[in-house]
Amino acid sequence: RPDVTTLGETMACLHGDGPLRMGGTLALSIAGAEANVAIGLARLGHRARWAGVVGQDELGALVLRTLRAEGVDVSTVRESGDRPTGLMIQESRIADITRVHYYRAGSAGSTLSPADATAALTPAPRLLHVTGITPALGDAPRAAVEQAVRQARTAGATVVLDVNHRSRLWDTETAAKVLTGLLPYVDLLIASDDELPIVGGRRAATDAGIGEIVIKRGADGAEVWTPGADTPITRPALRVPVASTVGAGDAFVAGYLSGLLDGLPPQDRLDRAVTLGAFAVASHGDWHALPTRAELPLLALAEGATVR
Ligand code: KDG
Repeated sequence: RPDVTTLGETMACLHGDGPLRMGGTLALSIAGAEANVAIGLARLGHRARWAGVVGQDELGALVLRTLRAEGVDVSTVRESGDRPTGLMIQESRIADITRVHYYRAGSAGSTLSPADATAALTPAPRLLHVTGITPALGDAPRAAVEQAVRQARTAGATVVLDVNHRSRLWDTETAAKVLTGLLPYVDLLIASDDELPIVGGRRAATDAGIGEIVIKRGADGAEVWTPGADTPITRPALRVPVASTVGAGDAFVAGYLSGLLDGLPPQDRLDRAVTLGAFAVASHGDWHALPTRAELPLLALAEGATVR
């Protein structure tokens, strides 16, 4: 059975190295928060499944080929004959400022249904990971996420929700209503500082019975609240040169979940989380530079070191 199952939309992703309106060259890859997490976990040797819907087109084939190459289980992915695979363009506007442009309305991925969720959760994984992006894609994906968290909870899996608010996809009020409704099924809540109020803050999460709350603070590190603790366990971020912060949050989550699956204590989970976050920040691409297990100590090397 999978260690982790995650479901959502994986898109084709074009990445340019300058302002888009100037034209130029774009590199083609794939992106999507849930796929980023699945790849991060697979590289560390965990059994990860990504579930979703892709178009029966070349970009859908790219998504599946890439995930398979990364060792991610895509055996329950559905291919849609009449909808295209979604597309996202990441524009490096200046320095490390990236702008994201979506071409995903009406995509295959946005037809994710409760039946897809049920297939994805058979057999039940140890851990289910969902993000606030998927329910923002439409009524069917919202129902799919609701089905997934309920089914995982019933099966005894640990349910992880990363708020991952995307204001381009839905307004904060709708996000608050939908995501708050998921809280009673969640065991581990992950949010950035500014996302936490969307689900009513730490108080609402605790009241909903959530034992573990991880707060991401980007360059300022992260903290985790565990049951009964009066103070959080904190961890500063690793200082690395910033290439692109896109994907850093997903990498952080992959690191945290990896630590959880390995049975590490919260402090060590945070260590692995900030390590993966730093790998993502110090490289271009959402997931491309994420480490294998053997590479985890790389960042401890002196700056500019050559590994021979
Ligand atoms: O998290 C980094 C991006 O890959 C992510 O934002 C893409 O899933 C994505 C989305 O919908 O924005």
